[in-house]
Amino acid sequence: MAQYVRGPSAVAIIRLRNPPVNALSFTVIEALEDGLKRATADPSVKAVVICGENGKFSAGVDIHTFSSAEETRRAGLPAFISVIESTEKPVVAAIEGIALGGGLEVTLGCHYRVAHVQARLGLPEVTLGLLPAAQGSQRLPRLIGLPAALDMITTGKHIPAAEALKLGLVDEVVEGDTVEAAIRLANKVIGQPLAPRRLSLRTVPSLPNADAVFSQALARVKKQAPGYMAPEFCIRAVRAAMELPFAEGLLKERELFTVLLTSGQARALQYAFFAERAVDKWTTPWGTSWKSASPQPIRRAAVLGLGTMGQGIVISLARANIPVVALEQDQEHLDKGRKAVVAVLEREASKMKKGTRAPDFHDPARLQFTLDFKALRDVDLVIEAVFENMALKKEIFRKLSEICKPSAFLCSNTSALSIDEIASATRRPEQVIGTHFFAPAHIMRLLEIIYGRQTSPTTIATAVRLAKTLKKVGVVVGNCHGFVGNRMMFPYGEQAVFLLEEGSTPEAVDKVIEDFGFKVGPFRMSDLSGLDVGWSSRKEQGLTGASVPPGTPARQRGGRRYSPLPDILCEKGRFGQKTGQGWYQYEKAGGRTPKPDPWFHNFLAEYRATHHIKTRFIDQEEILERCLFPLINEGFKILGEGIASGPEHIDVIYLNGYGWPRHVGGPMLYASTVGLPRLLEKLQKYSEAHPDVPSLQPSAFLRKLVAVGNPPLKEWMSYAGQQRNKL
Ligand code: 3H9
Repeated sequence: MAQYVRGPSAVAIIRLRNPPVNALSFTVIEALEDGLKRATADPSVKAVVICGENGKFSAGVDIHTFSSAEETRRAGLPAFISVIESTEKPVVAAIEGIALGGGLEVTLGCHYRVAHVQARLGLPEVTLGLLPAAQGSQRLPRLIGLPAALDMITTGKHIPAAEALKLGLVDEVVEGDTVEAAIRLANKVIGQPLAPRRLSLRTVPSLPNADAVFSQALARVKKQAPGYMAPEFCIRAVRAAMELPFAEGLLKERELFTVLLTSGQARALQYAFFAERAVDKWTTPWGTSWKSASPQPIRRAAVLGLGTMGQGIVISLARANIPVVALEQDQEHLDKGRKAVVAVLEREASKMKKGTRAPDFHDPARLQFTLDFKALRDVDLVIEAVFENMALKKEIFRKLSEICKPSAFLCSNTSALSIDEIASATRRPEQVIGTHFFAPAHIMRLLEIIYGRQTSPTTIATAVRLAKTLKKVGVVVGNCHGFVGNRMMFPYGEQAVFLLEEGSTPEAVDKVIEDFGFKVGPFRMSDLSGLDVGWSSRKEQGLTGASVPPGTPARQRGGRRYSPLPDILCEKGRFGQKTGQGWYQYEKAGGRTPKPDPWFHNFLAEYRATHHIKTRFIDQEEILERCLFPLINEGFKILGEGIASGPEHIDVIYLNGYGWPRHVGGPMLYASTVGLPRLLEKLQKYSEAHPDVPSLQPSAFLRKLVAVGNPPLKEWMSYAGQQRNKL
């Protein structure tokens, strides 16, 4: 846990050891304390170096311990950090790899810090719904000043050693052996006064505009994540460092930390941390899993179609140093795509550090733009990113299966179409898989990976590995219309429009959803992405309702309720931001700021009258429940059918691709917070009131979980059993 080494010199070494990341559990802290006691008691020891095993200092406190307030209190890290600082022998931290959270806080108790050039340092507690409560919020501002400390603590970012040196966070950066360098420094400072090195004796450097710095930071965090407590609490803790003596600041830090620790937000964020790591472990209903699959290397890839999605995918591959062939059907689209891709890559290259050689994106061996299908002959993997049209996709896959080498994997970037049907056009269905990127594909972290009935485990594992190489979170799911993310979105969007019919407004619905924590509500989102997108796909499927004659039955289709409102807006040319009018109005076509639109409100009133809809006041609670509960209900259907391997998989999709507020953990964790019996009861109530809306009818799996006594989320899948064979 912590090894005490007494070498021939006057410097003792205490080495943290808790693989894989040297997390600080109770036992590790105890062992560290013991090591320090021995070093202090030994008269031949004149200085101490603290370092970590396996090239890592520490990733901070073991996050598992936060599930119990008692365990967190017992761990006693803050008190130990005071002990390090008060030691009468110089203590030097040797930072290799990472010093994060409690790990960095340990180094702030040390009198000196030496970092390896490749080390990364940070206080990421805020990303876990917490604040640096092992004295970090009080020590860091005293060391590096208010603005830099506020930035690090409220963003949780990891900074490289060179930046840490500039900020004064470390005393030395070395390229060679960090522990040796720390020993050298320790030997040098033996006998020097330690008081100036004790951060608790310092004050935060004064700043004439401190108030303005705090207000700006507060405004920034409120805008970035409304309703998210931790960043605001971090600011309050840093303010205490500025305004209070050290000991009082520590009390404030502890008080704020305790509130955060016991909040649902910290639980949600820590759940999200582990969920993102759990999604690598995929399973299919027919028994294959990550355990038995080995990925194949992708040495060269191709992207077919250079629209917005294709461009983003090419950028992602090129960034990851995978040579790419980008294919279009005509010169005009090829040139347009090439221009857009190269512009982004060159902009990024120009920001690279001085001395680093920028990759040459004009080298065809790295990035080739072509109209020739035959250029795809030798690639290991192709990602098709053309229009959502099944006939077109099938034709392309048929061609790909003829042209590409037999071992090549064929991926489709479809957002809803059947992977099985696409695969049926090829002679290698086991190598066909869905790779659903999210726009903009070079920025969004999510990659939904969709296996079909015949997709092989090797193909799945290769797509999962590709996601990692592209620095994305890959989530493996089964094949159904809309897969996981979009399938759950359908009832959400549908309910939002029904609420308008029944008496609400776009402004009211958006406000409720945004207050919940989404960056944009459903109507602002619809205006942003364009109403025409859904309209054209509905038209293709013969599903639009604008032409149906007025009257209540017009709002039904095959016995289920259907709102033609979005279709009517499209028929009037109101596509959203791009036309300057949609659910809202904008100052001009392409405008960004939505304003309530009196025309739309009049139109809505007329529409309701035409369809004899009696309106009523709809309160915030109903808006929230009517939008979110059917979405969650669909999630339970997905789990019951085995389309997702577990609730964490759904939540990771929603956190990384759909803007679900991270501090609420994802739709399925939210369901467990609401309580499954309550969720069921509400769905039953709404479905009785709206019997022609299938998405409100509670899923069989949700009913089952309630019937077996509302088990914790971790146990849900053990009840999915027989239902998982419906794929
Ligand atoms: C804190 O310190 C609070 C203090 O202020 C004191 C308050 C009183 N604990 O991510 P990876 C596991 S809060 C437990 O796949 P990478 C992780 O789950 C803490 N486990 O590797 C995974 O396990 P598995 C502040 C941890 O190389 C394995 O290690 N610190 C912890 O991509 C490998 O992780 C943080 O927020 C932990 N602290 O990235 C740092 N950290 O193999 C959180 C990791 O079973 N950690 N694990 O799936 C990270 O950011 C990344 O894990 C890290 C490595 C950059 C370290």
